[in-house]
Amino acid sequence: MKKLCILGVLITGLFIQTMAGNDQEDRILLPQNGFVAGLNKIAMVRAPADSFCIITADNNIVFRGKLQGPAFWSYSGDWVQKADFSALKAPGEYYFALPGTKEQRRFRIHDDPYGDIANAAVKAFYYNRCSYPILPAYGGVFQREAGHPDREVYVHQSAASEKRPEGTVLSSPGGWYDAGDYNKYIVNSGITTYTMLLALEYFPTYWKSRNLAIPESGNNLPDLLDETLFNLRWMLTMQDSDGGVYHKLTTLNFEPFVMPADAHDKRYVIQKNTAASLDFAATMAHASGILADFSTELPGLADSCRKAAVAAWNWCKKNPGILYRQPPDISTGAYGDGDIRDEWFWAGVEMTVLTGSAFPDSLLNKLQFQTPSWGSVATLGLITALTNSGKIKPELYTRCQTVFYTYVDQLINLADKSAWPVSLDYWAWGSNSDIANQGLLKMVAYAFRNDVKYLHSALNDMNYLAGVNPTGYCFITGFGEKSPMNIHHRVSGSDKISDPVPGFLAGGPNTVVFSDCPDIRRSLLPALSYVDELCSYSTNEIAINWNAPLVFLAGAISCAAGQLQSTK
Ligand code: 9MR
Ligand code: 9MR
Repeated sequence: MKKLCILGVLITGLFIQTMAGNDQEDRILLPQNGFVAGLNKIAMVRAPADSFCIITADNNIVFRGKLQGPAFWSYSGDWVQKADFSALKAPGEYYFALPGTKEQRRFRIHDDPYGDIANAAVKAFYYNRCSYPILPAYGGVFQREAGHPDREVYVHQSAASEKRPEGTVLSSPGGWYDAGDYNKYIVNSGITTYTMLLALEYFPTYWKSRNLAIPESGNNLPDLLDETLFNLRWMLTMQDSDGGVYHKLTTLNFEPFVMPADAHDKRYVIQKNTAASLDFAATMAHASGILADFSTELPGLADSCRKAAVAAWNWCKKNPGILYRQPPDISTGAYGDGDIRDEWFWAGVEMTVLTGSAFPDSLLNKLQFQTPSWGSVATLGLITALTNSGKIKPELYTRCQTVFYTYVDQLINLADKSAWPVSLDYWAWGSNSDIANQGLLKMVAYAFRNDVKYLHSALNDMNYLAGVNPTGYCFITGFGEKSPMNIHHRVSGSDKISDPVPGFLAGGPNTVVFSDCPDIRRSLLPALSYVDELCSYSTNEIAINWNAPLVFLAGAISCAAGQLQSTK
């Protein structure tokens, strides 16, 4: 038993009353892979105390502090207090203790707690490769046979054209499985692939030095790029000869929970449309710019991407408003979007940067710029604009800056005022990815402005995902003391290994759907409404578009931690 730090306990009547209604088991919430030594450290406390202390493994009290709060978070219905001990910087094993109680929790301060998570988050994409065996040398116990060769994919009625009538056989192997299911969706692949490329673009030296132990490791490219190319090359196969892009490659219905090699349903490409084609154009245009730096290792690829982008863009100009309509015989993910102005903006900016075509300035005034998600991509256009000052007229560039920083500063204000130190004020399917994407935006702002308020807030987002949240889960599989074991992931659910495939971010709490696990009770409070159950696709699935911002954010924090070390 560790030493208790006796500082006296002040308990307000209000606090006792509310605590009685709080059935959360975790009363001290810490990032479960450790705090970053050189950066801010905020733990959250849900226990009646007014101070805290930090004790070393050999029983020395090295820090005493006052708790800030309590403050109420309506999203989780709990009263919480903040414990800020940023001043404690020495790496090591510690105990976080509350005086006058027996509450304490072990934790670490570490130079780089997020480096392993960053690597694992990319490796998760490797584990989700379609048409590809996971070999023991790279996958260890998670080895598996290849599934879904996708060399015989049928043109669905909704995708039929004169040159490719219904039933035409196409080849479209590779790419990542979207999520817990085995289908591949262009809209979602677009933002994901872009975000992976963005991580490389913002932290090139960092990612060049990471060894992910994938089959391509050891070639002359960063492993992150190798992994991303696996999907980019698949995306290229989804373009029709007229430039339009299929929405998805899918079975008619979701396949059961069996391993990829045991799933044999027929696969189809479905309806070309403007949203998919714009996302494709934007991603290919961006990729072309990045791949230009690798023309020796990847001869011709940047040019292929450029041509694909231009062809898709031209198709969109001829077909400006074709929305995706899920055909009646298809029941897999829809990724349908009724408003594609943000897709027009994103693709418009990318095409400006690639070809010098007109900047989509009228949309800059009209659109709402939000945290990026598969259906809301306008802010991706802003990020690309920020990175390409030379290619955008100064007046427009300044406006992009204003819109971007206004939004990110709003996020910072929200986090400053919030009981839990994050910016989230809406709870969607995949809420954890919204936290990760907010962290991404803050790190983009930090890269340009060098103001540590962005870095500190992004780290709080990262720490939320790693355990400093109302559920007490570290939401990344394979990390932390309390971590998802039963993700809605067909491979993890059928590989007979008790651990889930590591490195995946669980979708996280929300109240969008309650029918997925009819027999399981779930909180009505959105920030608590999460269950680690296989049936819970609405809270416990994994998805490539959720892992990509985790790659960006964990890598960004790990990179920042490394820079702190080298200047120490
Ligand atoms: O497994 C599917 C998951 O990947 C999707 O995100 C989710 C929502 O579209 O649907 C899941 O499939 C379920 C289906 O919708 C209803 N029957 C049970 C399926 C889960 O096993
Ligand atoms: O992330 C998607 C979410 O925004 C939607 O509300 C939900 C229902 O349509 O679908 C989610 O995406 C799923 C996709 O449709 C199928 N593969 C699994 C994705 C993650 O659950």
